Amino acid sequence: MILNSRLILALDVLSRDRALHLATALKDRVDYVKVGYPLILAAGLDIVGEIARIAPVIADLKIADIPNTNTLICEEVLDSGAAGIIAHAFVGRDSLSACVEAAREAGGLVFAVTEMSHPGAEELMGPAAERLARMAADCGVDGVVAPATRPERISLVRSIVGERAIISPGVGVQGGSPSAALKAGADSLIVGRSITESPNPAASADAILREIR
Ligand code: O7M
Repeated sequence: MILNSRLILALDVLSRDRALHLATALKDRVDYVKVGYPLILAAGLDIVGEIARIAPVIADLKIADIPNTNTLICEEVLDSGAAGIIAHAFVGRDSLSACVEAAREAGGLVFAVTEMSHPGAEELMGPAAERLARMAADCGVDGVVAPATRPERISLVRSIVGERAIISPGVGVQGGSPSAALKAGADSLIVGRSITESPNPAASADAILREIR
């Protein structure tokens, strides 16, 4: 995994042109561009390959299906040019292992979501997060997704996943602090609107980079 700037851009915009413009403007400031449903549904799967020609792409489809369907989804998005995929851990060991196998076949990275950053995640995911992190590590994922909105949860996940990467969303608009998330043990921050909705996206990315250096 690339860990230079420790910034992953969440490119949740709905226009192909805007996405390509932002990716080009920010490519030297981020390690990966995370592309998910909003952009893929708006612009089509080809956008993954187009962005991948600018910067490495992590496809955030939060894959959560039976093993066979998970395999098909992973193959399709990895074939389209993604360097990594994100899957949900809660669907179980067999489903997550299918994603790990597909990623290995393609030479890609796989990250598992163990607990999400929004308040509702405390209802069901929070209480299961430690088990999910343990299972994800057992399945051989490259990393897990843990919430910057709850840095203490990042520290807990770190104690479970050891050297595996922790990528962490929820800074800025969702209220988390970039430096607190990294201090708690995150390897990289996933940042969207604080950058993409800024009048000066490059300057906003630079401000985050200054804070975490
Ligand atoms: O910085 P934001 O809030 O504009 O965007 C955060 C991005 O991270 C956005 O793409 C979310 O879908 C994603 N995300 C979360 O905000 N919380 C989570 O718990 C998990 C993710 C995510 O990326 O999961 C892989």
